[in-house]
Amino acid sequence: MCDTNTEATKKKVLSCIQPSGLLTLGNYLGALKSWVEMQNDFDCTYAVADLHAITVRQEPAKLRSQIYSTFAILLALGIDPEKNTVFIQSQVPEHAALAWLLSCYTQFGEMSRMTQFKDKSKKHPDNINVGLFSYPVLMAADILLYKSDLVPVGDDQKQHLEIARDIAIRFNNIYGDVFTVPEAYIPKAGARIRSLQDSSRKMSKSDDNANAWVAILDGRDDIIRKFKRAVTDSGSEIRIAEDKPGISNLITIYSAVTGKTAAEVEREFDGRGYGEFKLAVGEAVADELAPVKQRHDEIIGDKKTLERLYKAGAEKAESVARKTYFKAMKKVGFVL
Ligand code: ATP
Ligand code: LTN
Repeated sequence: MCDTNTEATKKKVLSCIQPSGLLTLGNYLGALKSWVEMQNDFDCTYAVADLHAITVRQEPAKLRSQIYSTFAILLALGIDPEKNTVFIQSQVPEHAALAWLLSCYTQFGEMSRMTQFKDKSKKHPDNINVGLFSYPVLMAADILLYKSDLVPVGDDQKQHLEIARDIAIRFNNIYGDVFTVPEAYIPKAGARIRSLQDSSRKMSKSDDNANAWVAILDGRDDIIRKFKRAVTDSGSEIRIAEDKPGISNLITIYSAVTGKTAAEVEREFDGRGYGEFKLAVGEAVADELAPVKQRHDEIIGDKKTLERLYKAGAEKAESVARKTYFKAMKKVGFVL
């Protein structure tokens, strides 16, 4: 039975991912896996945030292939483009346009407190561009255009979501009820995955050491090799402990992939060595990612279908975004 009432009252979820490199196992377990689950309960809008990606210099051909690939990964994971809205941010011009409007309602002082800007400026001292500074305003536009109720974000993005809320409240206080004030949504399943080479750091697609991270599209042999080489800790026991960050990380990964609790994993590998455990984690991850890679490769190989899907996604997104954008423009006093 089709219950349209339920459809209409579903909360709206929005999230985006940057195509700034090859997506990692960290992106998958920490974010994308829950995006897939959320489509059952919410009205979801997911985008490839390519405009955000150029806050760091990108090589044109590489950026283009990463945009295609990121879009294809979203579909390969099982996100249904009919049921949800899946699109590429730069194909909906309202994002950049609303970001300009919102930037005039954002204070220099509040933006100067953003920790990600400070971190990324240190990382790229030769390219501290204005886009990097105003990045959270574009993110606010992404969120506010779709009247999003919930935004699944990791810890590193909470401050940006807070700014989006502040901008929405400020704008609404001046002009009335234009924007929905979004809430952060911390998915149940969101695991924090650490680098395989340095357990004090998160697994990150921009890490120069390719052995530190596993790409969603890595082949089976590469995945197993990277896990075999993963740094472990002193001792030989397989258990979660503060002084065992390497093994704890591997247990987190294994349990996220197999659905077993950490205690079950500890019991399963009781009395067995690190080598055996690392191989088991590598194999489990390879088994989980293989069908995603296979579907991704099929989608990428069929450029016509891919193009049809991203164009349809952009059209669907724009039909919503346009309304919010024009409403905001009208309230400010522009002639439409
Ligand atoms: P970059 O290296 O360019 O900063 P990143 O790999 O850290 O990129 P983001 O694009 O910033 O990833 O993050 C996309 C999403 O993936 C966010 O929701 C973020 O919280 C999540 N994510 C990224 N890395 C991890 C990780 N190691 N563990 C869990 N979640 C992660
Ligand atoms: N800044 C985010 C990506 C991002 C996003 C968004 C997330 C861009 N726009 C809107 C949630 C909502 C990141 O780098 N993880």
